[in-house]
Amino acid sequence: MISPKMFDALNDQIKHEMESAYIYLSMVGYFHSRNLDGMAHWLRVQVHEETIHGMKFFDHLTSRGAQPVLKDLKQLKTTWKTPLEPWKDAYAHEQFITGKIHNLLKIARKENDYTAEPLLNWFVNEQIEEENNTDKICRQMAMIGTSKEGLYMLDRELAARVYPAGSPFDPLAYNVAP
Ligand code: OFO
Repeated sequence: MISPKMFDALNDQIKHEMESAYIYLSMVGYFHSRNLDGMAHWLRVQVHEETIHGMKFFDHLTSRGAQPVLKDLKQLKTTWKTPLEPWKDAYAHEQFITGKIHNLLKIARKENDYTAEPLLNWFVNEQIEEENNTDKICRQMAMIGTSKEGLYMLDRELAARVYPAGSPFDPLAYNVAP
């Protein structure tokens, strides 16, 4: 049985994860419009990953007999002044998500929700990678500065990111083992 406080916080997190997908999808459009298709590709893979994150919380609720309540997504930024800016926003957004995950764990502990803890611990670790990925790209972009060659090379490198296998909606592929 999920407490009302935990239920609400988990629904909020579904929204935050789906918002992450939506924010990165907006950046995909921006990078295609700037002919930086490798960066757009990297972010498409990220949209896929964020959808998996949202579905992990969604399936956590359904597997505990609760019906998820989907909330409104917020208005999005659709343009940036330089190719560096979306990456800075992405890093700041991942830091925001880390704060949300830590807060969820705090609530789970207060509510004695031991069932949610393995899932939340998975996300605590995942956020290390999520922050590091976007921070690293920010640092690489800062090193490149205004070099067009550097931007071209990094764009080519980011084009190599591989999609996780399977559908983000397949609970067997992505849920945390019980
Ligand atoms: Fe990017 O980690 Fe989920 O939101």
